[in-house]
Amino acid sequence: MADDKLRLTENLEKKAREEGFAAFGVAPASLAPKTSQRLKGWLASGGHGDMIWMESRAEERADPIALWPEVRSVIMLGMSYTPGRDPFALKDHGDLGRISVYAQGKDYHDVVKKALKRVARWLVAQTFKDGPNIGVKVFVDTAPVMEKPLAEAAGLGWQGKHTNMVSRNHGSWLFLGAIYTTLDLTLSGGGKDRCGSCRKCQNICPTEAFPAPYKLDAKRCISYLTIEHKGHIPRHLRKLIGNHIYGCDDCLAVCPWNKFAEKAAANKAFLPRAELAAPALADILALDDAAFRKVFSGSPIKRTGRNRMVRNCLIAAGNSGDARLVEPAQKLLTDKDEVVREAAEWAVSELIGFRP
Ligand code: B12
Ligand code: SF4
Ligand code: SF4
Repeated sequence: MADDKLRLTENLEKKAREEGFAAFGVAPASLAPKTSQRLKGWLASGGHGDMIWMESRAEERADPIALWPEVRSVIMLGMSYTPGRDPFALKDHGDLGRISVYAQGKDYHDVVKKALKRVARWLVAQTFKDGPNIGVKVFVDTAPVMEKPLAEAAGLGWQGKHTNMVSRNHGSWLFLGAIYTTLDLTLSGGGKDRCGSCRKCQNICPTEAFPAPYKLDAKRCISYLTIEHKGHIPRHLRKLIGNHIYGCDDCLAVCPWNKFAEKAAANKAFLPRAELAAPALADILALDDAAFRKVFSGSPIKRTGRNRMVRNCLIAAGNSGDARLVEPAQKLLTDKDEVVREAAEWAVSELIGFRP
C-alpha cells in the first residue's frame, strides 16, 4: 500500500515535469497555526491596502480544509519564468517603461492553469480503479489559497525575506500553482530557510515596502500600486516608482539564489513579447480603450485596464525628465478619467516645472 502510494507520487512528479513544471512537491492539507496568525495580523494591520478580496475569505485562505473539507494532500507545482535578460536593464531609460518580467509574455494564469488541469486529469485517470470518488481542484493565484507557505511545506523552497518563495534551483523565478486532492499522497517534507544574513532584497526596495524582513506593506509596494490599486497613486511615493509601469521585480532580481536558476527550465510561453520588453511611454500614453485591449490581448496587463496603465505611464513620464513627453502628457489633461487627468497634471508639472 505504502509502495503504491510512493509509486503514484513519483509518476505524478514525472507527469508534472512533462507538462512543464520545474518544481514539484506534496504538502499536508494544513498550514502551521503561525501562518494563519500572520495572515490575520497582516490583514488587521491593513497591509493589504484596498485588496478587499484578501479579507473576504481569510478562513479558507488560512486552512485548506476550510476551503474544501475533503482535501487530504496538496500538490504544489512551480513553473519557471527565469528571465534571459537583466530586469534592471531599462532602469536609466526614462522614455521607456519597465514591465515586470512576469507580465512580458503570455498570461501565467492561463498557462499554469491549463497545465495544472492536464496533471489533475492524469491523476484522476490513474486512480479511477480506486473508485469514482477521487476529487481534484486546481488553483493558481486568484483562489483563497496560501500558495507560498504551501509551496514551502511541499519542499519547493522557502519564503524569503522578500516574502516570495525562493528555490535553490530556480531562484525567485517560479510561478506557483496548487492541486488539492482527496488522495492521500506521499509527503515531500518542508523547505528550509536559506536567507541567512543576506538583506539584499530589503535594501534594494525603492519604496521601502518592507517594515521588517519577511513582512511586506503592500500599500508601499510598486507591484500593488501599479497593478492592484485603483485610485490616485499617493504623491509621496510617485518619485520612488521611477519608470516601473506594471509590477516590479527589484527585490526578486537581486536575490543571490537566482544565479543557480536554470534559464533552460523557463517555459517558452513566458518569453517577452517584443512590444512589452521595452515599451515607449509615449506609445502607451496614446492608447484609447480599444487600442489598449488590442495591444495587451493575451497579457495579464489587459485586466488592469487602459486608465490604470496610462496613469502608471504618466507617473513614469513625470519621473523621466524627458521634454519629449510633455506633449503626450498634456493631451491627457482633458481625459475622461479623473485619475488620468490628475496624473497628467502631475506629470506636466514635474516635466515643465509648474502646475498647468
Ligand atoms: C496578494 C498578493 C500580492 C500582493 C501582496 C504580496 C504579499 N507579499 O503578500 C502584491 C500585489 C503586493 C503582490 C506582489 C507581487 N506578487 Co503576488 N500574490 C499575492 C497572492 C494573491 C496572495 C499572497 C498572500 O497570501 N499574502 C498574504 C501575506 C500575509 O502572506 P505571505 O506573503 O505569505 O506572508 C507571510 C510572511 O509575511 C510571513 N511572516 C510574517 N511575519 C513573519 C516573521 C517571521 C520571522 C517569518 C519567518 C515570517 C513572517 O508569514 C506570512 C504568512 O505566511 C499570491 C497568490 C496566492 N494565492 O497565494 C500572489 C503571489 C504571491 N504573487 C506572486 C508574484 C510573482 C508577485 C510579484 C513578484 C509580481 C511582480 N513582479 O510585480 C510581486 C512581488 C512583491 C513581493 N515582494 O511580495 C507569486 C509569487 C511566486 C513565488 N515564487 O513566491 C504568487 C504566489 C502568485 C503565483 N501563483 O505565482 N502579490
Ligand atoms: S516588488 Fe518592488 S516595490 Fe514591491 S517589495 Fe519588491 S522591490 Fe519593493
Ligand atoms: S535576497 Fe537575500 S534575503 Fe532576500 S530572499 Fe534572497 S536570499 Fe533571502
